[in-house]
Amino acid sequence: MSLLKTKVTRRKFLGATSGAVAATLVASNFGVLKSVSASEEKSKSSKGRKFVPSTCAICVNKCGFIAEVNNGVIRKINPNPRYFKSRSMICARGNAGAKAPYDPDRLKKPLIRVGKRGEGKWKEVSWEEAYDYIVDNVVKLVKKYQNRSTIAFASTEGFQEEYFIDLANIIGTANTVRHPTLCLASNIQGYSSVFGTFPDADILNAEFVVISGSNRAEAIVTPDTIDMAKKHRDQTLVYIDPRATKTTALADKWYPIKPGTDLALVLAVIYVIINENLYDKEFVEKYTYGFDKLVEHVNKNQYTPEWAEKETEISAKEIYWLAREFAKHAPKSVWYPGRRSSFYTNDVYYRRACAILNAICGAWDKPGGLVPKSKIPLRKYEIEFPIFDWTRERIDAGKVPFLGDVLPEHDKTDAGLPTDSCQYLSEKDGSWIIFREAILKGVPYPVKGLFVYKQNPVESVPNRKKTLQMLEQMEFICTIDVAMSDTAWYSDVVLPESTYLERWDPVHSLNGIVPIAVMRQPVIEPLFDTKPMFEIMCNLAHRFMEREDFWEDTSEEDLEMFKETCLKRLTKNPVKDFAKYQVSQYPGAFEKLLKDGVFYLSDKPKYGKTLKDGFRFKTRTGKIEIYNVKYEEKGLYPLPVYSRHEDPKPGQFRFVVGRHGQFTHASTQNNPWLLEAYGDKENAVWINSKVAARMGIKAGDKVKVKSPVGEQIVKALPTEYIRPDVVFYVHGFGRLSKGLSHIYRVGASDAEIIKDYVDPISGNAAMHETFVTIEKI
Ligand SMILES: Nc1nc2c(c(=O)[nH]1)N[C@H]1C(S)=C(S)[C@@H](COP(=O)(O)OP(=O)(O)OC[C@H]3O[C@@H](n4cnc5c(=O)[nH]c(N)nc54)[C@H](O)[C@@H]3O)O[C@H]1N2
Ligand SMILES: Nc1nc2c(c(=O)[nH]1)N[C@H]1C(S)=C(S)[C@@H](COP(=O)(O)OP(=O)(O)OC[C@H]3O[C@@H](n4cnc5c(=O)[nH]c(N)nc54)[C@H](O)[C@@H]3O)O[C@H]1N2
Ligand code: SF4
Ligand SMILES: [Mo]
Repeated sequence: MSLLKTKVTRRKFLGATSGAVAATLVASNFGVLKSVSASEEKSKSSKGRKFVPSTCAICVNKCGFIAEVNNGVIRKINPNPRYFKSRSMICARGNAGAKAPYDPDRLKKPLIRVGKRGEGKWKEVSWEEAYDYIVDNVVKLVKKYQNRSTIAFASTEGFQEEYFIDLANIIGTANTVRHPTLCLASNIQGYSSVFGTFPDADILNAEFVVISGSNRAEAIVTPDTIDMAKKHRDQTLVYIDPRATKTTALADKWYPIKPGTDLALVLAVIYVIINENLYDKEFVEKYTYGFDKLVEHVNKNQYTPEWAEKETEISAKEIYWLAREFAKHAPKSVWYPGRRSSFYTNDVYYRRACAILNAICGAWDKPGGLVPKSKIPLRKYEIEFPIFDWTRERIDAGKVPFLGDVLPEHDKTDAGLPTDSCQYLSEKDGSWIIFREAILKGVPYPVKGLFVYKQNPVESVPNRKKTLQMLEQMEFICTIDVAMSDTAWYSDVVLPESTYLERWDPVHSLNGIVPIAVMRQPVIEPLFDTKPMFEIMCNLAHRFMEREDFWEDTSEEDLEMFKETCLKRLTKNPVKDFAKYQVSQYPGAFEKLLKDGVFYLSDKPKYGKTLKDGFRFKTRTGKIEIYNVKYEEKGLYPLPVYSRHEDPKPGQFRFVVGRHGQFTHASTQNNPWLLEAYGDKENAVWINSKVAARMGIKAGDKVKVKSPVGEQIVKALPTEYIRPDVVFYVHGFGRLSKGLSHIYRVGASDAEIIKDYVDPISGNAAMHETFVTIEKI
């Protein structure tokens, strides 16, 4: 579902604004919000044993589960056998989610800060007091700066995120910043620039799979992780990673590539496939644009395996093998798109090259190749938010005078990257790095208020000090979370959301090769004084309506429309009713969701929609763009051009990040079951054993990891499973919030040492560009 629920279709009624108008509206609208899911559910009996299907929210996969509840207490979370997206399985984190509602560290009541920011002195308040505090502060700031965009909204995907974005629209700010630019924005951009869309990989049916820059065994993405783990006899898995991860254990071959050189490898594979005539001529002819230019490009630059061997440290012989096997198995071969691509400043070019490789082999929209995602269409409410005079354009849009400050030296020239703006900034996602930089520099205007929902930028945005500085300069911060995250810790007001096991969440289509629809129903009654985001948004919406002085810069017509659509249609309907409405075009779907926890139109994949005559890809030419026309217009390289990254200097290491099977980002480390399963109470830095021996570093020694932006003390983990020029440690430790009792100041934070570089094409953070030194202490 689109986050910005509506495109504003009406022109603003200029000059029709007045306080009196607002007052009339308010009078007819006060009705205290009908209490939603919580009280409705409370009336249900909690006696006896029951099994409730719902959807996991511990990570992005949203697996189906069945919770076993005994006398109102969750006993266990089991996989849902009907949920084929995760092949009827559930991971350790999903299982340990049963602990979330009972976590002594969870937020239990709204809190208002009474001490200094970050001092940890809080006053427990009622929801009414919290709402008053929020509304007063927002109104004050908007008026002080005569700018609604002075209030920013930061969030991560989740089934109630759209209500948070509704709140942003009600307040009238343009500044929303979301998680994709910490995660997969360059991946989406790279693939879309070729196919007009970001596809899935049909791992189940593929014969030849190359995974490079993703760790599917530990970074769980369903169904890919399970299909990869259970790979059939006829499937070859090649894994490319500077570390040997658990995916290495499942692979037929592992290449410990020199980091930052993947593009050279793919270009050489393309070179071989072209020059040995192994590509799919018919497919290229019929569906693609610019193949001749690609041929010229790889030949002119001599992207040969021998050249790539020097760049990647993978032998030319292996590269020839890789190319020939890839082409031989096509269309049942995939160069796996992965997910997180917040690696390097030129990541988009690498992702483009991967897409192009699949395209020239015809491994597109057929079994075993890349396949465009399908979805289950759902009904939605159209909400007309008011248009305000005091809304200003996003702070990260257009030309930014400081882009050079977030680009590495070597990328400022000649790398085919924009140097004055972020080219493909998505309006609803923003660009976290540029967004924060603009706030710190105060250009083009001050941003002094911040709402944060289900995100923890203190740990998830590189360069923690800068994020803390950004928070420091805010005059008002409200965080809505289930735990006292580090960001909540530095906030002024903290609102406790009910956990995913205690609330209704609307229906979402999980788009994919076989799309399904899922929702959430409460497994238990909400514990403590918590509320879902929906209710928080509704209550604040009504509170804002009561403030006549908040609507001076909009028109009567706009407010009237808003009253009808948002205040009546949306906020008077509990989420459960909305969910029913969303699937009302499919008879029996809602009942299925309640009973089975999942709804789908078919359990069979459909291939070939984009290969039918007359289909237009969403690109400028309507074809698969090997050569991208828009890029050319924008002064970007229309074909992927390799540029060499700087090497670490003697004594330096490249720092890379990655996931751990037991942890979701910086979220689940404080779950005692998962911490125990991790096997240690803190993280440790992986360092190549030979290098460690040379430096006199033994397992368990404390070392200082130092980068240009910060330093951390952490235990050493010498291992042969990592290249000598790279170091790594697990994300999510070394935390600043005392509200996370198991991990407060335990181990090391990677956000503290990663430098904040940006990929200026997509706006994605570039997290693998940082060099560190290691010193035994
Ligand atoms: N358990 C668990 N599963 C998750 C998540 C989670 O937090 N926990 N999060 C979900 C989310 S939001 C995401 S985005 C995905 C992320 O899943 P993935 O996209 O698989 O990302 P990472 O785990 O970050 O894996 C990146 C891998 O790339 C390697 N690498 C580093 N530099 C290079 C390089 O230059 N070249 C190559 N070839 N490899 C390199 C790293 O060593 C690391 O193993 O996982 C999802 N699944
Ligand atoms: N250094 C470093 N930075 C990274 C990464 C990395 O590997 N290393 N990975 C990057 C990637 S791929 C991603 S996707 C991002 C993710 O980064 P974030 O989006 O910030 O995700 P988390 O760190 O999981 O923080 C999620 C927050 O949501 C809260 N939460 C959980 N459930 C709920 C709920 O139901 N309601 C509410 N209101 N809050 C809830 C948690 O308590 C936590 O505070 O981080 C990126 N940043
Ligand atoms: S992969 Fe694990 S944590 Fe993620 S949604 Fe599925 S069960 Fe939950
Ligand atoms: Mo991510």
